[in-house]
Amino acid sequence: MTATPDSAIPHAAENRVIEPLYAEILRRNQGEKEFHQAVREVLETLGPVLAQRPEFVDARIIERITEPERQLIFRVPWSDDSGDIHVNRGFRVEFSSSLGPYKGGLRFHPSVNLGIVKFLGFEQIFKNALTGMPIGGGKGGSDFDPKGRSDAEIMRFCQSFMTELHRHLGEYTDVPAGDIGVGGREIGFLFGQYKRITNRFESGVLTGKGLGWGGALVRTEATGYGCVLFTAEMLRSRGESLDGQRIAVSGSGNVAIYAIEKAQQLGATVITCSDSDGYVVDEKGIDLALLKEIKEAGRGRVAEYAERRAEAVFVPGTGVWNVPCDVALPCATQNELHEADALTLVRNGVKAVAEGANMPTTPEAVRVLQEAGVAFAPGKAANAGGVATSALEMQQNASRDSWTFSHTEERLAEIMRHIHDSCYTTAERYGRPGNYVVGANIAGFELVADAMLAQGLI
Ligand code: NDP
Ligand code: 2IT
Repeated sequence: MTATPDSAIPHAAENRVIEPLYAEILRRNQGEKEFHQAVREVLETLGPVLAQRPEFVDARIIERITEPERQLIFRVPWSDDSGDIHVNRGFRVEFSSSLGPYKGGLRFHPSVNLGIVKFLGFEQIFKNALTGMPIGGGKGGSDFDPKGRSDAEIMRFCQSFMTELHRHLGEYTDVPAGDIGVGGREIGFLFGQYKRITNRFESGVLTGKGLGWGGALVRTEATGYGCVLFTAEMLRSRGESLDGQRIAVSGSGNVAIYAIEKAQQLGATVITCSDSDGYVVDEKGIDLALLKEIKEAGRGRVAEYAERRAEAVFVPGTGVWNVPCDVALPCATQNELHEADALTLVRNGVKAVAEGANMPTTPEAVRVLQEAGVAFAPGKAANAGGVATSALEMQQNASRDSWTFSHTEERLAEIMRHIHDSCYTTAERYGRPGNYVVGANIAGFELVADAMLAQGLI
């Protein structure tokens, strides 16, 4: 997916504090388009809080929070099943430890580069703050492409990756988890290698672990479930519910599958899902058991879903947002919902859009949705259920306990309600009622900035 081009902050001419700071960030981080986009989206909303809290400006919080505490880039050599040698690049950006150990996923996808990891790590700082849990922000990954690789190849890659990364991790230091291309299988291989090298069964060093060896119930479901629970809260604040709504979902990975599951549990009909080959439309409602069989068990493609289900059609390429819906949940990747898509969604009467993925909606598309009065939830609020449940996994690991599914799901629901309410009330407090982008950015920023002030110049 393409990023929007670099440009000055739109509508920021009036903001004399932020504009030069953003120009300097562009200059110092050249070519990192997704990072620029993520920073711009936050800075655009901070004017009012900087005006009310001049101590943040004096302490140079913006300059410090946009500069990662540490950026690691390393070589990951591995050999495939034929004995051919490959060299990938590994990344871990340890962005902010103001609120706790660095926390955030690992992404294995050929598009991964430093700018992508920095955008994800930057978003993670505020997302993690919003959860109310003691976790800092980080992100990592590799440009390794897991598609078509055998389990043995995945294992050798994960072992090589962890052989370098392990020295930077620890339950009090940096705690990775999954993201695109990294699920339970990869976390298993990474954990095994960490344990072998360090000779420590340190459960709290990774989250998303298997249930028999330190994993937590609900972590697998948490991001998708949380996104739908957040959507339900947004609709509730407008006097509506998810019951009976038509929902379009993009993606068919971890987040998409469990967003579909929770939406169906709450009485909605999910009519689409997708992967990078195309999308499926199933007017009768996605058959989730079939989708799980194809995607989770078989690691197959969504095209196969339409081959196996008479009610469904497969459409190659992008275009899922042309399917009329009441609610849209982009759950695949960054910049997958463009201005033209937003115009189509609005024309088709969409009521709510919630980002299951990180930054899937381009800034132009966000503007279209907000101006049309659509309830729009940014990823740092809507998809925070995943990392929040990772923090619950850490809590269980620290106390050597394991909670039931229903107890953990209730905690997740409480956390999502808390995030919704703090975004909602913060937006109101700063004179932008209903603007969850403003609410999420300011609420997250205030928590981190206050901690930075308290901890001195570091
Ligand atoms: P998965 O690897 O399980 O699934 C990713 C899905 O998105 C697949 O359907 C994949 O299709 C599609 N996709 C990935 N890249 C592209 C691309 N460049 N173009 C089109 N489709 C693409 O990842 P997750 O479900 O875990 O992650 C999805 C999103 O949610 C990401 O933005 C991630 O950062 C975010 N997220 C994940 C969390 C988690 O706990 N896992 C938590 C919070 C956010 P294909 O198979 O064809 O590549
Ligand atoms: O983007 C995200 O929040 C994640 N990929 C989950 C991070 C985590 O540490 O659980």
